[in-house]
Amino acid sequence: MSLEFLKESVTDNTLLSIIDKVSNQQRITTEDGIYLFNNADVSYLGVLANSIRERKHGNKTYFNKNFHIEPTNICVFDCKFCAYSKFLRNKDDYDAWELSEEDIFEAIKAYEGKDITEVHIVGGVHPKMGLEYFRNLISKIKEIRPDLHVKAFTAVELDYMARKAKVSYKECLQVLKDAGQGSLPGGGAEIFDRSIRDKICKDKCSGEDWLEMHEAAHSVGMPSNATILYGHIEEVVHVIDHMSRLRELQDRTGGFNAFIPLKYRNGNNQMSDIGEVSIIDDLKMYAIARIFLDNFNHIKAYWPMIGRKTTQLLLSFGVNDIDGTVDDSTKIYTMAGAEEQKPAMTTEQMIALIQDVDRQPIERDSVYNELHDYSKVELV
Ligand code: V47
Ligand code: SF4
Repeated sequence: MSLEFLKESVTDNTLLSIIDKVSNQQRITTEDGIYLFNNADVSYLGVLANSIRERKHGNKTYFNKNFHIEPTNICVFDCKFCAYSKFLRNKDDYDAWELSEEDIFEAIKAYEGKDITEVHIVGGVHPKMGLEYFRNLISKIKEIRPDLHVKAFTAVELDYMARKAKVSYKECLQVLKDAGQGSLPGGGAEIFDRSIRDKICKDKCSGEDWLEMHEAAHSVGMPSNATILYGHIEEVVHVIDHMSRLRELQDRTGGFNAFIPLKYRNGNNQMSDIGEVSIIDDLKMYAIARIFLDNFNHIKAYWPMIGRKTTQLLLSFGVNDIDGTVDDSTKIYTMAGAEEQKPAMTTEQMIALIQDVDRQPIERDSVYNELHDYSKVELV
């Protein structure tokens, strides 16, 4: 449906003014964002978000060939939503793990000869691991596989490393960049608002610290992603506040690649009594993110978390990137109740998932250079 057609069926003046802003490629205000959450029908949001998605990317849908390494599930912090909280697990538990350097190098070597372009390294914040350890680790990974893009460490892990090493964020990031780290993932953002953050993850770095870390990363030439953890105790104002702060930082640095809404899953954590939000709320979250974050090029659905079918649907609600083939040994989501219990897709499955909903599968690298247009590949 076109925006003109949508306008004909809308009588609400505020909604009409928002449709006009989207048509004219103008930024919507925080009040508009709140209004959309509270008043707009999900089908209208889909049309608005899809118009932006198609204006920016047409049918193109990006994915990359990547794998994950999670060095440990032991963590010094107590995030109430996380299965790795120090209150739920300690290092002597039967299911606690801590990969050695050798384990990690073996995991990298296992992909020798395969056309994987990225390794994504995040994990619990282990008390033993510091900046020097990770500097060494990254430079050895690059020795083994110089062509691999290393996307590593949430702002929370980095904040811990920097404080322990008594260096500034910028110095910490420069050390890792010099060792070969290419970018930062978006984790650890959760909800920036202090009142909500205090209730769900009081003891880790603040929202302001998270933003400062990403600003520092952008200033040393490392791009990053941003996330939001939605669908728990936050309210609409907190979601809009979160995205406003990201939008403002992106205006200043332009260093964010993608925004990734992460749906709160309620398995194995201290907030398990909170139910999960409906698929309608998921569609609204992604669509409003696409509409609100006019200066973010990419809205990504992390398919192992949200599931394959919802990912396909989201390709009509603003999403233009579905992360990677993943080959995921990460347990943080599976423990929390993610849709995918053993997330890995072959390239063919990735292509089929995208083509089945009439989109164009494009393999990208970690900074969104297009590597391969698979739209003409016939699947057998
Ligand atoms: O910050 C923990 C989340 C995040 C739960 O940048 C949970 O490409 C939902 O950073 N329910 C880390 N989420 C994940 C992350 C990420 C993931 C995919 C792609 C990228 C990227 C980054 O995992 C944490 C936290 O928000 N998480 N527990 C839970 N129960
Ligand atoms: Fe630790 Fe990250 Fe889990 Fe918080 S979300 S407990 S910092 S692994």
